[in-house]
Amino acid sequence: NSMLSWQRTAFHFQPEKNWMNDPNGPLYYKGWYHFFYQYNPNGAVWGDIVWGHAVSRDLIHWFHLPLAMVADKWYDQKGVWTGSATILPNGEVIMLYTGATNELVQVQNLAYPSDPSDPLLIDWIKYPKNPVLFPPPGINVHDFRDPTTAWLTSQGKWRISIGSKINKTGIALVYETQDFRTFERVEGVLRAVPKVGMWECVDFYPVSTKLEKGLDTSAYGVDVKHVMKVSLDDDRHDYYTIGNYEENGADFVPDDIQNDVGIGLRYDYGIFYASKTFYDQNKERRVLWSWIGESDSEYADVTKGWASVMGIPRTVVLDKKTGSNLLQWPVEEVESLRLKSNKFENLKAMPGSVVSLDIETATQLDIVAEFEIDKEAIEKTDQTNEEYNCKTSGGAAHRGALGPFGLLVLANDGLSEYTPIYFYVVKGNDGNLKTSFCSDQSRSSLATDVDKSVFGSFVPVLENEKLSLRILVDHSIVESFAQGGRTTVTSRVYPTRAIYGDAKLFLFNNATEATVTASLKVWQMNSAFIKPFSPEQRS
Ligand code: DQQ
Repeated sequence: NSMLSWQRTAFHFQPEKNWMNDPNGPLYYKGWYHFFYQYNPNGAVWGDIVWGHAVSRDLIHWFHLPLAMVADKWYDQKGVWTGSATILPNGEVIMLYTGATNELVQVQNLAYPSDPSDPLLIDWIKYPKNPVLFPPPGINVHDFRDPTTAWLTSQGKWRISIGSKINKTGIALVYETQDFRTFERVEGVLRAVPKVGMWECVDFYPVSTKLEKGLDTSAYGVDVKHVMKVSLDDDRHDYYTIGNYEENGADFVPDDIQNDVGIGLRYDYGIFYASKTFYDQNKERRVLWSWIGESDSEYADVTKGWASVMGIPRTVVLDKKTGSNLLQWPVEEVESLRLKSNKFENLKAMPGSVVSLDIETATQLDIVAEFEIDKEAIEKTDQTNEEYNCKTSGGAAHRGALGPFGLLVLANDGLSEYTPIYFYVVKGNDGNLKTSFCSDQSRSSLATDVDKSVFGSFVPVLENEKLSLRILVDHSIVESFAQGGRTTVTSRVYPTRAIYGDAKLFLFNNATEATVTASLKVWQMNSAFIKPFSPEQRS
């Protein structure tokens, strides 16, 4: 079926077939980026989970390798679940992961490369005395999973965190170890937040308040803040909080209690879950991987024989301008796929207009755009107590004085299918402008069995900043970044008409008052090599 095969992505990581979920144990080792992932070798739905494995020189082109770990022990018989890598100062690689035992008890296990001199790390040994950790007293045996990368204390011990819950309170437990074989529980928790439910895939890492580069996971001290991320099993979104980590007591304290762990900021306001960062010592950056699931039907997934893609890895840094959010940006290597480009300068979009952008095909794109609302319209517009909400305000069809405006991606000529990625600006009662950044799936497809919600959230816009966005379009995925990555929205889109040569790009302005001036650069994107490894590629 050409509609379904069109949905396969060209430069996002995917296995050749079947189901994929969480990213696992990412690391850089002897010249290769390693990527592991939750994988069902037997079908396009979740189940029979083992670890898939791939390697890359640049995080974009990938070689698939044999499965790294399969469910062959009593302690991971029901699933080789999510885990993280730690690289010790002597270069040794430690992998900790959750096993679902033959009785579905969640335990933590240790694995390591059988041949550390192999840059491809093909063979893995499971520690003979696994499991190294059982659920502690007071914790349900089904609520103890996803060990983090370890970080060092000033005493030279390693700490890890493991997500859990008690009743409806999400908690992150902390353990200490010297050898990754025996662990001791650190009293208390890294953080606990009532009402949010189980914390999956906890991630905990430092960010610099001064430097643009990323920090090794053990960095601690002056000019360092910490980020804690949890994946909320209850609502399937990834939330992060910026705060301070107190080594004594292993305590994480949010800067802003309103944005506590699991209730405040999200990495991404679309489809984006079970993410995990790693420190890339090669380029001194912190890189974020995330699982982007499907939002079509399970029936469609089974028919096409695969489900899920990985987001393009993103660098993560603290936003030094606001101090209160992260900046996420596609790794620079994705730009190596840029082919020919079209530039559009100072296009004027009048209120209520749609402007076709002549760029040939529009299925694999990297778009950079800037928008300016005419000053007069801003001045003339009355203050309002309207609260625009991407999710509930009627999407891009809802017209206000100063928005919505933006781009229609994966659109066909008759506009029977299109996905608006847009800004919506409101002049509040205090006279200040408040900006939302949204992705509207409601008219993205004529198919009826796909999700049609509108995603998005507010985006901080500082004085004298233009509105700016970046969009990566790759067949059935649209990743959007506003204001340099302050707010991001990832969508899965399943058009039936706006495919192959019929996929187009438009500029639109659905505001009633404001004229918008837009400048864009649009690159056609090459496909990445994502294929089985062949021995001649070793060098
Ligand atoms: N996926 C894994 C678990 C994790 C969940 C199982 C998050 O370890 O909690 O496939 O998506």
